[in-house]
Amino acid sequence: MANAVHLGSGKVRELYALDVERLLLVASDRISTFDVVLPTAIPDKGRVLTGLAGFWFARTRSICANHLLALRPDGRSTECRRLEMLPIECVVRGYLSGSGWKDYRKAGEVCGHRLPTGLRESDRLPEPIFTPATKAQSGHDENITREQAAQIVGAQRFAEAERLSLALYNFAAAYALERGIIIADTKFEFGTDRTGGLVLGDEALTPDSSRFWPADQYAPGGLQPSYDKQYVRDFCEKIGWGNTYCHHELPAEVVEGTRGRYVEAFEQLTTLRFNDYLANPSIVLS
Ligand code: Q0N
Repeated sequence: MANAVHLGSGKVRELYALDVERLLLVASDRISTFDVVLPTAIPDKGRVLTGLAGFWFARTRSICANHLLALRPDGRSTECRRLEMLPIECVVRGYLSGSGWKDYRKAGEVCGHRLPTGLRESDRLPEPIFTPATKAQSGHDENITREQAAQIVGAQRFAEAERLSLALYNFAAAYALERGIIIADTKFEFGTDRTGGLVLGDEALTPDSSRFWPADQYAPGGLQPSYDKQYVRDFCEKIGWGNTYCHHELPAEVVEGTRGRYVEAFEQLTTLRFNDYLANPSIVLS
């Protein structure tokens, strides 16, 4: 890291420049709920997410090129190709939740996709939909229509981003469902390389960039439990913060329970032992 120039911070990740062509994406153990970072870290969370993202990058290469170059031995750092990022978030929803559910209740549609009437919260959609959003510098991303997104990135780029996003989601959601995890929705960030080709960047198909639900507890008609963050949500609820700003240290059992869920998601999806990943992170790539 001695030669790396810090470029920026997200809520839970840091971005460094290694040289003109390469970046280092470092996932911390910080955890956020309702868009606020909690004061307590979840040990190894950054390693789980880095390993899972690497696993998906290796398995989706034939669908779409991605920025991954290598995983560092620390298990939480990804060396990646430097891209020109598109200024839109590429969201795919297979289920009706979060802002998708909100928009549907208000208008019967999400980002211009007219949906059947009578859908309930968390219902599976007739087919996955592409629901782009703007990248808000601070605060919440805003859903935009397909036409608005096409205006921002160009019709050609838009069509390509939509096609690739849907293909990536369809592949990953089917794979995860066979292993007991519903990927309700997910967010991709694409960039372009020097040749102008679209390349998948950021961290993809992790519980931080997606909604993971335990399939065995799926019960549409209300909110679903979160695969990874439910212990944290229950704790915040219990101490009276409900679903807002909760700036309270997490008790050890909540930390341990949450860590266990992340590790379980990793092991279920990769069919690898997390300890084997810690010993040699590149095992997720083959
Ligand atoms: C990039 N972001 C948004 C870390 C995550 N391969 C790339 N090339 C150029 N830029 C980016 C990537 C990637 N990935 C992605 N910002 C720049 C997410 N960041 C926010 C800060 O923390």
